[in-house]
Amino acid sequence: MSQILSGMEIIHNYINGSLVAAKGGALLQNINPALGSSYSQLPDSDASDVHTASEAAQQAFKAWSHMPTQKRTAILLRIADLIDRDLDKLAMAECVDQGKPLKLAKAVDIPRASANMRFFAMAAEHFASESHLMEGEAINYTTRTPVGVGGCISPWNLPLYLFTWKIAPALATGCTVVAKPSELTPMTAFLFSKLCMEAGLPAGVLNIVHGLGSQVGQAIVSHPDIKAISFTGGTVTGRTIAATAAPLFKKLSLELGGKNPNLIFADCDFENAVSTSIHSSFSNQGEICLCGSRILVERSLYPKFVDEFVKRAKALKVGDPLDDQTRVGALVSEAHMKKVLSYIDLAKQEGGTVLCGGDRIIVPGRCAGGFFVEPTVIVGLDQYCRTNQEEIFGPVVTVAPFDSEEEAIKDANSNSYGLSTTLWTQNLTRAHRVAHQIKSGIIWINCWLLRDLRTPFGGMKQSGVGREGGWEAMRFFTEAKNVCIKL
Ligand code: TXE
Repeated sequence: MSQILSGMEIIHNYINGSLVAAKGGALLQNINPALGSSYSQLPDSDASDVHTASEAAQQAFKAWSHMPTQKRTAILLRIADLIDRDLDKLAMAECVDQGKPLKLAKAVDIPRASANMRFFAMAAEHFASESHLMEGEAINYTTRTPVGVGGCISPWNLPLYLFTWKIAPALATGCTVVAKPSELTPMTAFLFSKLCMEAGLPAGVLNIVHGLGSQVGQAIVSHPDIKAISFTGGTVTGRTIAATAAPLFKKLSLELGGKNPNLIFADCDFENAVSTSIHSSFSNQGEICLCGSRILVERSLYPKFVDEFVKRAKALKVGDPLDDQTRVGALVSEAHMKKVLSYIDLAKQEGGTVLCGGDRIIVPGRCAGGFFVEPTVIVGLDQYCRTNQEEIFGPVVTVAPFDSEEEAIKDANSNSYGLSTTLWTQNLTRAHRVAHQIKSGIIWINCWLLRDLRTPFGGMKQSGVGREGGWEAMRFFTEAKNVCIKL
């Protein structure tokens, strides 16, 4: 733990069961966003490192995919137990690397990482073949075998949480993996590689290659022996990945951005709607693809909601992620902070009024160089301006009124993204009626981010292709083969 804070730790790739430097020896600086300065280094790997990782994964595939399921499950469960054992250390690493409050990393990120490992380890034991009887004629059975080497590319907002969300189902189905965490947040994936070694994961089953998306990510996506790509990240990157992988006929799962509506009807449970909306707007500095960044409120409730929401947004403590009272930490990078601030400028140019926040915060003391932005609430914009169409991915929300259910649905659907929608009403009939007309992959009624890992997870439109979670993920990493026997 002290190594993480003092900056002694040099991150290594995890290839063929060993911790190794990039072949070219180059390093990238790893920035602590709460301080605005470098605190460790990571390998600046390239295509040759990916190639070595892919060869190791191919070699390990036969033994891993033929290993009895219970034995594979036992190894993955051991990894989950080690994550739990190291909760404090991993949470601290995530906080320092990403900028999120330590409290959040401890309560959400790391427990979810072990839950991912455990969930898919157990899923492997329940994953079964289907059979279809053609009465009096034939019987079909469908086998599902692992695709081979999977490529898993994850982002910086929920580093270990999303990293394990991808590799756990891949490993559970018997695939071997070449994975790349974000170059902005590599630390917990590095610590995870040490846990895999301790748990006895055979060499080559999981390979973690650190470095830039344009080098390592691109090499994974274009490598002919990596058969399936599971990616979470920005829509622009997703488009490049799809263009590279599609001509190679790879299986593709893309979980991309969101610009999620949060619909609040006048008959809602007001306290629950306001307090959860604060959470869904500003949790993790608004750097969650599921955050509700467009709040739409029925006009009769609009003034009361805006008053209360702004009052509570102003009260959120922004500051040192290590401080127990902090609710909003640092944004992940200087570039990202500048992007978020540029969207606040754009909102003003588009005629929006900033009711609270709007600026960078200089936190006194050790975090004076950190990348902090005030929780920001903007009103006075229509749904078709760029501020309401593009993903900002920071602590910035807009609030706008609507007059009817039809208008609420139209506004909610007015965007090219379709990841999630939250809706607040006590009218059960309306809740179902509206939910069925919204074009999002995920709808939460009177709650937010309540996740059952068995449910399909992913978006419509520009929010992605395919679904993760439960059997969807297990199917993604396997090939179906149907055998038809004439009776
Ligand atoms: O993500 P990138 P960026 C959104 C958010 C953010 C924007 C850009 O709006 O502001 O995306 O963020 C790897 N081939 N989300 O640029 O680039 C990269 O190294 C293969 C939404 O930081 O998408 C990292 O590991 N891989 C989001 C991963 O892709 C490539 C989470 C994600 O980085 C690559 C993050 C390439 N050509 C950002 N280029 C969500 N949906 O949760 C980059 N990568």
